[in-house]
Amino acid sequence: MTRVIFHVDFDAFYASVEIRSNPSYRGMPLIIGADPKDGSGRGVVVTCSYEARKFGVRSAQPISLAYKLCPNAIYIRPNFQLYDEVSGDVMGLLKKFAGKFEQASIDEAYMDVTETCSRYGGPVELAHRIKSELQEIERLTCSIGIAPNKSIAKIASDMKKPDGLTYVDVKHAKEFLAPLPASKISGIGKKTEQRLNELGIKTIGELAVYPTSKLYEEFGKNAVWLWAIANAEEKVEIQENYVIKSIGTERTFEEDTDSWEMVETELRTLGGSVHERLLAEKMLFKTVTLKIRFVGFETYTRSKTLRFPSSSKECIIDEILNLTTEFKSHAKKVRLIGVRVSSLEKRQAKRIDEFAE
Ligand code: DCP
Ligand code: MG
Ligand code: MG
Repeated sequence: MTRVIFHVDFDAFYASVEIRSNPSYRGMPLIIGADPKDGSGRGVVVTCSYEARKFGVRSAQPISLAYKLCPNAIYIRPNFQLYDEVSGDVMGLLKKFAGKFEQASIDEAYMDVTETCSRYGGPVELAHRIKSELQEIERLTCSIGIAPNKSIAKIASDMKKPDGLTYVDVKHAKEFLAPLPASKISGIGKKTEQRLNELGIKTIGELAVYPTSKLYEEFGKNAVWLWAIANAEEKVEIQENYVIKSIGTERTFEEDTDSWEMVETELRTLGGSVHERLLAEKMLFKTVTLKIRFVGFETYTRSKTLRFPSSSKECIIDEILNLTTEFKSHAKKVRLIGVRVSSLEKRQAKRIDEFAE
């Protein structure tokens, strides 16, 4: 049976997360990485916004080179803990659309949606639904490749970045692959590319028709997967590997507010949506965390850990509201609030859980 596989990869992930917390960076060349120290800095570019890429800046370049290419960019140090947390949130959001879900890196995932996509009107409709949900809830964009297998989906997601969507129908899979350079195949690095070139193989199409016995002589066992990928015959399953560490969500107010009534209403909504996901995942939590940011980027987090795991919505909301008490006398207006539950554990099917609703 033909499968429907998605590969989702977020656009300029770390940079987009930073822009989300600081909208004044939007539209600017933004470089995440080492301190450039006016050109004398050591270390590398971790990633950069698409605006910075126009100047030739790329991941893994020395920061001194980035500074030559784009001295006027905004340079910031990475905040890995934040990216990890956001990664968990977006993966949790993606997972619920998939039959099988495999996180492949901090910002990418494979999804088998063969069974689920018809609920949304088909593969392309589901991709749009995912994109709009990510925009609405997480304010992030991603690129999606849809294909009959993982290797083609991965290549497809990279075709139209940023905010791309590329659908490769099973009937056109070989045609799609044929003109692409062999190096587009994930797993073909510089060395393999060089050896393929020496055999006169530049494109995936040339690789597909290369005599298999000669390919085997050259690459041994690796010839098998090379041939399968090039011929759109790769059938590797999605490996379910996703472990949820926390469930959270946050909101920036349209306008900064000093109305605690409004803050409270919003916290109840956020708490409700966190609770919904907790139930969907059949999880219990022990820790509740409030995040609050005031005007001027002054940000605080406060946590409460329960003695026993719980799945109660009231408990989330009560604890969150308690945690806001100390901030009520704060002179500044509130810009952002967030609710997160962590120390998660799987709910046991047969155990009577007196703390559950
Ligand atoms: N990353 C890293 N080192 C690299 C490349 C990337 O630490 N050499 C980090 C920063 C990226 C994140 O991993 O934001 C995801 O990597 P991607 O390759 O998906 O790159 P981006 O998401 O930044 O950009 P793109 O829009 O090209 O996917
Ligand atoms: Mg990415
Ligand atoms: Mg990636």
